[in-house]
Amino acid sequence: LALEVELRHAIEGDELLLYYQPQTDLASGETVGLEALVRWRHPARGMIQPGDFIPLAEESGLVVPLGDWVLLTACRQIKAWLDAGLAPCRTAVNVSTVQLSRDHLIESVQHALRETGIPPERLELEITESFLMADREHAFRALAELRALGVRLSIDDFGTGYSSLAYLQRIEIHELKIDISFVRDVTTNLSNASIVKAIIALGHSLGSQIVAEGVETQAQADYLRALHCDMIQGYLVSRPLPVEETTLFLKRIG
Ligand code: G
Ligand code: G
Ligand code: MN
Ligand code: NA
Repeated sequence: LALEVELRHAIEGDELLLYYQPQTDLASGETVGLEALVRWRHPARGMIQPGDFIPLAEESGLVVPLGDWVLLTACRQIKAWLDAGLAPCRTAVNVSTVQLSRDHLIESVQHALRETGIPPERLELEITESFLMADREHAFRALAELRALGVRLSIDDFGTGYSSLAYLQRIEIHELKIDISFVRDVTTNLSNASIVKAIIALGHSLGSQIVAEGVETQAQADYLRALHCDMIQGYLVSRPLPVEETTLFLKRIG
């Protein structure tokens, strides 16, 4: 409970911050996207990683105001990078299933777009596969409404759930992110390589682009390029970076 009170305080105060990790196009080598990843700079405990407070935020419902903060902060940052001529094609934010199950999310996205005036296609929402399984009709309506706003949709951790394939036909999904667990030993583990190939073929046949997550070595990148994977994200290119370092990264590659 103490941590919950502290998290509420952190959301209302200025203890949260966003790091950004680049996504690189495998064919052109260009940085085409960023993923925003939240951190909590706790006054006593130091930097807390999302894995250590997002579950609590979800259980307590605090992920709703936290998610609003993430959306608005990311959109303001996109606006600042656009104004500086540095913005990559898109920046993604992670959206919890708890946020998606409430109608409030549509208003939050609308509000962040309206307040900042950024083109909606500059914003991408990463949704986990499990959301698609919970309440299909509700999930479908929610995603259709988000699509109507013009934002991009991405399925995070793809392959770890059991995504209804029929689902992916019903709504335009711009991007599938292959989970790190399949990417880690893709060059040596035949069954993981088969799964990665299947996801790429499936995604492409449905008109989605494919991002491999957690790419750490040049050998993985070369292998994924040979499989026609579109993009990579991972330590090979860059760790998630604080804002100032992200801006320097964008200037360096620009
Ligand atoms: O940054 P890191 O790799 O530690 O992120 C761990 C997990 O936290 C990932 O599953 C990621 O999706 C999740 N996460 C990071 N930022 C956010 C956020 O802003 N909102 C939500 N709901 N999850 C996030
Ligand atoms: O949203 P998602 O669950 O996909 O969050 C991505 C997570 O993966 C973040 O916690 C991020 O810090 C982590 N990550 C990003 N790149 C790499 C990588 O190359 N290797 C490993 N092991 N983790 C990574
Ligand atoms: Mn993600
Ligand atoms: Na992921």
